[in-house]
Amino acid sequence: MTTGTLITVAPTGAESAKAEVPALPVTLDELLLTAKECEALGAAVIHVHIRDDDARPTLDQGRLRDTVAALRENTDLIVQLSSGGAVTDPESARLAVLDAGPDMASCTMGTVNFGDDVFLNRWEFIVDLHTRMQERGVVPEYEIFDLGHLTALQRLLGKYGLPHGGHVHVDFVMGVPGGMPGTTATLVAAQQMLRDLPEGTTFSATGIGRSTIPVMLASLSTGGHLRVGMEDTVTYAKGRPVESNMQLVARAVGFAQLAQRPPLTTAEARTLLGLPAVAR
Ligand code: KMH
Ligand code: ZN
Repeated sequence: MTTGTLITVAPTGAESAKAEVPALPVTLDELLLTAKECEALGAAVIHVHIRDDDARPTLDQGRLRDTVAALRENTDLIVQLSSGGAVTDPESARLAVLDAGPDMASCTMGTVNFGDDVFLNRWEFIVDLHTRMQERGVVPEYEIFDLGHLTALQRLLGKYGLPHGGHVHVDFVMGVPGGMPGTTATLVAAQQMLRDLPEGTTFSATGIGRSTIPVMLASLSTGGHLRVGMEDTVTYAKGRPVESNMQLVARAVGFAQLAQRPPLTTAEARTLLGLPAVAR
């Protein structure tokens, strides 16, 4: 029986430009401030993409390590690094993200059209990511952009075994142009497909752009958890740009409380996700 709500904040992403979205946190200081404030509001996990000095997406190893260390020093948040990066990032750099020693990393379960681009996730690459995470004690969050990605996850777990910690957690990323739509009907279909995955599998959901609110409400009402943040939406309401990630987290916390499923603490989230009680 699901009680509390796991709230993940995805504050930056790799797609929006700082010049067009000035509120986007792109420096380490901006990220840390965002992280601390979102944690105080009720976020338990931070899904991290970083930027270089010119605010362009990067997977620079030194920066990733510094970011993990600084988040650990300044917050109790569960640090989940993106292994998705930007659509232009090579597989080698995406695999090397694990060297930065995060608590968690994302693992996208298949290739998907991504607007005008392609977000490439070959089977062999997915297997590499999954098995390296098992070896290094990094807990994956399986990113599901389309329903077939759940079938790929079933195959992955069947062939290569459970992730580190033994718990399976997926995130439905809905409403990407080229992926599954961000509708209640699709979320219910995705949730039903979890029956083919190990018992106790949990899910979060996020809706890109205007599907943010419908997906949030559908996830809460079907026992799911929430991911919000400026990676996924930069519009708060029609004609109203998002002012900060805190604004999105505060809204998610409000909805979760209305649903009588208050935010999980970071300690509760660690238990749910199969992470050790404290960061390594
Ligand atoms: N930026 C997208 C191409 C992830 O973080 O793992 C991939 C993405 C998924 O955001
Ligand atoms: Zn991401």
